Amino acid sequence: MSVAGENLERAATILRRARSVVVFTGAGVSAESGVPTYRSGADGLWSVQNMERYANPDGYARHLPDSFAWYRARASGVRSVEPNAGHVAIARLAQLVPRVTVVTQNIDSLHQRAGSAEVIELHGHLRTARCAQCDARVEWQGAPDSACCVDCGGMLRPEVVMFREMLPPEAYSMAVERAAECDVLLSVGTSNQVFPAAEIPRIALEHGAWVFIVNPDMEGQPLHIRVLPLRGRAGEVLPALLDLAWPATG
Ligand code: BV8
Ligand code: ZN
Repeated sequence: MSVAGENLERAATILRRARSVVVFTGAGVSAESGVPTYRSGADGLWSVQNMERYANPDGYARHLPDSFAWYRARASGVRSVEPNAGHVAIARLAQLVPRVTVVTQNIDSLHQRAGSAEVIELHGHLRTARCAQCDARVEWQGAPDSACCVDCGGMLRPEVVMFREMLPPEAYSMAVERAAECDVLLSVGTSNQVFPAAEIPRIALEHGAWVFIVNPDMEGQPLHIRVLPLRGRAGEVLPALLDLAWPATG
């Protein structure tokens, strides 16, 4: 078994019996679509320096208009790529298991574009910007050049959760609830370094679920009797896992 080793068979047997699955994703699930991960340290747009400079409220306000342009470039970047085989397999899973909830840290909307219906966005999205003063929404596609709200002159900001900002309470509590009641949590493409999102797999484990880790790199991943590492890329491991679990529907 080239993909993910012998754990894949075991994971497929467990997944086939599951009634409720949470798919918890990070930037790695979008890597094969061409969206750089946060820790790839790309010195381009997505550099760690830019994250620290722009992805927090004070830094964003202080570095206008560059911070606004940075988010606008990221919004157009994610619109210009396509969901990959990993996103498609996750969307397909919802046809095979009674309840599937995608809990994503990603802001690229690729799960929705791949056909996933039940998606909880813990860290917001790059579809629209919002005026910090009058709450007006602006599509990033065709957004003005400056961060100045045309309605009130206020500051436009992305609808993402920046560092040091609270996660949307309803999104986070729904994610915790689903993690606490699922049979299997698939953790796909996340380094588990950002809190409180990183608590989600631990909550599933604490409530007796199996946790399958899909990642080429297992550094920093939780170790536990019910954690099954499935080493490899999401676009390779996830389709193979579903084909093994449901051979007829491959
Ligand atoms: C909060 C949107 C309460 C924005 C993001 C000190 C001061 C202040 C706060 C803190 C502090 N210390 C800790 C904190 C809390 C902080 C935090 O956790 N910081 C970390 C860095 C330690 N969290 C927060 O601030 C959160 N809010 O806590 O509020 C509060 C209030 C006041 C004061 C304190 C606390 C808000 C966090 C949300 C931040 N917003 N995104 C934007 O993008 O512009 S986070 C962003 O980074 C992503 O959303 C994601 O969550 C995270 C990146 O993580 P990953 O998705 O895991 O991506 P990464 O690149 O790390 O890993 C990719 C993985 O994929 C790797 O493992 C790789 O091996 C794998 N991979 C690669 N290729 C593939 C693959 N896997 C599969 N297939 C492949 N092909
Ligand atoms: Zn306004």
